[in-house]
Amino acid sequence: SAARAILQLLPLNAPYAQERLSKHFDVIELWKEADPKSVIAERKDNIEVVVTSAMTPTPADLIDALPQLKAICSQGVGYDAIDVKHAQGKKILVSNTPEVLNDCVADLAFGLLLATARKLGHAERYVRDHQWGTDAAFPLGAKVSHKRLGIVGLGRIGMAIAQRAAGFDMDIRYHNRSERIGISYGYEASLVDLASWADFLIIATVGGDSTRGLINAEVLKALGPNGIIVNISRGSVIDETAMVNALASGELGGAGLDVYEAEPKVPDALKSMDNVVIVPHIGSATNETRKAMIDLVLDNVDAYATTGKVITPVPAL
Ligand code: 8YV
Repeated sequence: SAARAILQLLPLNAPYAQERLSKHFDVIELWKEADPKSVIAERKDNIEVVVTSAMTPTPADLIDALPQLKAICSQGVGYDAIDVKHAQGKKILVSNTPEVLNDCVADLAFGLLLATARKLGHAERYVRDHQWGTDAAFPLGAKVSHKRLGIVGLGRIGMAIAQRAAGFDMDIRYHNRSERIGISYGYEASLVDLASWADFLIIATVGGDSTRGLINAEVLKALGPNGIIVNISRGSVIDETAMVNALASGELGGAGLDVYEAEPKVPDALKSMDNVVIVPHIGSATNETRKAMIDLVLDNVDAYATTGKVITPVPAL
């Protein structure tokens, strides 16, 4: 058909999503297609919009295969899985879903910090394994309140984490590429200095090439044998091999992790460490937040259809 079309790479789990997408477009549900490549080739001259997610690769070769593409609307705040530079170079709009997930991602960051410091995963296993009341006393954890928290990446989510930390009477400092004006938290230009100062380090920065391997062996060593690292951003920000080695040797105290270098692969070594809490990329995974994210994707698609603009464009790279 000659109608305008959306290439939808993944399902949006809301009962009204397909109806809303179909309002202005033919919707190609690519995940249902046995031969996606030939569907794209057949429909390429109609496809104006790609609907994707933070976890769904949207590479340059897909963008180049769609000569009429005008907008990429993604579910998720992170856009490292999309070749944004390439899209923007071709004047294609890219939208993400900022703000609506700040609370839930910050809540999970704090959950991971508490779970790791207070050994909640280990404690749960101890009770479930009928060890309570046996000779082996459960080991002591680390106090969280009144401790020093370093935040790497004080953006929207980092600020929501800092708010929660204030409720725990924590001393807060942060590292960004540059100091933020009008922010009362102390700035550390050096990540190693921030890590040596901090008891706990929470990673809330963007993913992608600009932060790849930012948390290296030196930073982890500076955080130290009693230090805990929490990552709710992207696995690529931490040198995972260096982290596993630091945890195994005792140079690093513990880790609370939502994200990994090669999801859904989690290094096996982590699974046998009791000082590590590992969860499967669930930062935004609540009914309320996922609905808000889907609604924002649908609003961006509507806005593109009716005004030629998107509501929440990603920054120009
Ligand atoms: C994913 C995320 O979007 O927002 C992000 O950047 O990583 C997550 O919230 C989520 O897995 C849904 O795609």
